[in-house]
Amino acid sequence: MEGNVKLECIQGDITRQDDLDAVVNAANAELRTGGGVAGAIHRAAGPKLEKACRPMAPIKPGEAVISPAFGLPNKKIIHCLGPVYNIDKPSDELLARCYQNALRLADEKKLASVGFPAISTGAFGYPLEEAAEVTADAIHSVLSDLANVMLIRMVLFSDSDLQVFRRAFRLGR
Ligand code: AR6
Repeated sequence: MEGNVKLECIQGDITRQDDLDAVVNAANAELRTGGGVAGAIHRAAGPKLEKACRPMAPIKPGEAVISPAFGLPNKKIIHCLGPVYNIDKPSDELLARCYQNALRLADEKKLASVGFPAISTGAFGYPLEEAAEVTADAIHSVLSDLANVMLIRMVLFSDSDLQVFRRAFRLGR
């Protein structure tokens, strides 16, 4: 617990977080399907998701937008465009902004629980340890602004990624 907000890091699949109000997509600028998280989310949500996202695209690195979740078990999907590491600069600020903007948006929409994948650490090449530190700092920096979000869950794909995030969030094993 940090104030009123519970922080968790788990190993899992971002499309299988049935108990969360919202999950975050590691999106592309066009908000289309793709590989990694975006592919999994669009497959699980179904083709209505691309259609609903079209009027909001393109988005810029650090931005977050929200859509219905369609076939996913959540109420909403928040789409964030992470920075391509060392191409979209300053990469650390842009990555931090993704988490901060997503959490502020969730809070504004009165969503109580939000799950994040490790944005930018796949196709966009952000080194995992650096990303984990930036992510932990970014999340901690907005906790005191949140009135409605009560649970923030980082969903890491592998056990080794989970260990890196648990260390960065100073969570014991
Ligand atoms: N659940 C949780 N984490 C996952 C899942 C999943 N189902 N699938 C992959 N990961 P990425 P990015 C992890 O590439 O780096 C797309 O093609 C993965 O191991 O999805 O922000 C888009 O269309 C990695 O640690 O996102 C964009 O063009 C992390 O999620 C681009 O890739 C993020 O990997 C976005 O790249």
